[in-house]
Amino acid sequence: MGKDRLKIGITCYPTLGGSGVVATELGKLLAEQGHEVHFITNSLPFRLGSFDKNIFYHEVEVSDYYVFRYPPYDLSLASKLAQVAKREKLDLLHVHYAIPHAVCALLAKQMVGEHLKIVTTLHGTDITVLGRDGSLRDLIQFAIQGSDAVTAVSEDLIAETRQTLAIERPIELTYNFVDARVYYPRDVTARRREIAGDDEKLLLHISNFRPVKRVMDVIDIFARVQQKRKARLLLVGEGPELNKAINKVRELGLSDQVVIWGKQADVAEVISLADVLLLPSEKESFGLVALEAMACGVPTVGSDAGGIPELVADGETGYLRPIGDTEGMADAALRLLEDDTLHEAMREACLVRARERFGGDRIRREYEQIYSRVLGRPCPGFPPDSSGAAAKEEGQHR
Ligand code: GMT
Repeated sequence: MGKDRLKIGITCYPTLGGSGVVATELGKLLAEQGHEVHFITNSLPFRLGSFDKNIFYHEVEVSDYYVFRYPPYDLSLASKLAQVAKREKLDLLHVHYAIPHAVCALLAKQMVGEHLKIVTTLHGTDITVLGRDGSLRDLIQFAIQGSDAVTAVSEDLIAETRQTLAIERPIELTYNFVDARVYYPRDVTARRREIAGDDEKLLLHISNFRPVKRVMDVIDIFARVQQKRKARLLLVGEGPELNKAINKVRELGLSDQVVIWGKQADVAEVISLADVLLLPSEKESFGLVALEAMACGVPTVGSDAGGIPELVADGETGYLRPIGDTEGMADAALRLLEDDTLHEAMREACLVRARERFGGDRIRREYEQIYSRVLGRPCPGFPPDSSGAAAKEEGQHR
């Protein structure tokens, strides 16, 4: 391994949502660059697939000794992080989601030594929900202060972190990304005919159907749209609000127009079926699915919550309206669906914006630059003492 190739431990929630997806995809991109990447998680990250070159997986096993009322996962994770870091001579741990990962990483660092650096990426509810929870607030604050570098996935999340936890240390903006080799407009003509007629537009919602996604607003928007033009709604994913949504669809007499698919493996193919993505969330620090849609040329109509406006350029790659304004969102969706020229222009703008602002290589390099700086060691293309890197770092600190 070249001297500027790093040994990186990555911890994330392996089965849960966007933070796990981003952590896994980042690990894969880093491994492609020749870095040695060790995933240290409680199960195999679902996006990891087969083990590529330079990727290693270490499973955290939790003791269930009968004395314990709650199995001590956090302690087992800290212990495993320290063991792997020592044995594999890791340079740094990059942990995604503050609780408990950043806290465990700090404990591991105390066990291993100061040379082990900690990079913490904040994703959303670790701050916006747990940061407000009195039982965890001080611990999250401690973990953020103790990390060697802290990143967040939007300006909005940086601002929330400062406000909620009174944090003054630098927090770097590092947006989420998609791999353009996976997320691109797929040819899905045949599959689309199975769920929508040629004269019907297809609206899509993909989520974990938690209350924060406001799935009832999705149904409400669709109900308004289909009153004015022929359309279908595709619901993809599972979660606590799905049954409620199905009941509402039934009550409104829309069952024949709503297709429910549950979880899907090939998200890019599913997105490519759609004319518009609906994302009317109550809160979204970034909204990874809107980026996945953007990369497939599908505009988003949704709320202007949290970090969504940093991702979706209102009027260029979609339309954003205030949270709960289902009438405004339905009007915006109709405007887009009724005007093929406008839709085509937005589709093009989506593809350009996804590629230029949220490409995997760009964001991977931003993380490499951070690693390089905390380690005081060069990384490919980013010598830590170069004035360019220092200037960029300065510009990104908030
Ligand atoms: O924070 C959560 O509720 C879960 C987390 C996840 O793992 O999907 O979602 C957050 O992180 C994603 C990846 O950075 C962002 O795309 C989501 O917007 C964010 N969710 C919220 O802020 C509610």
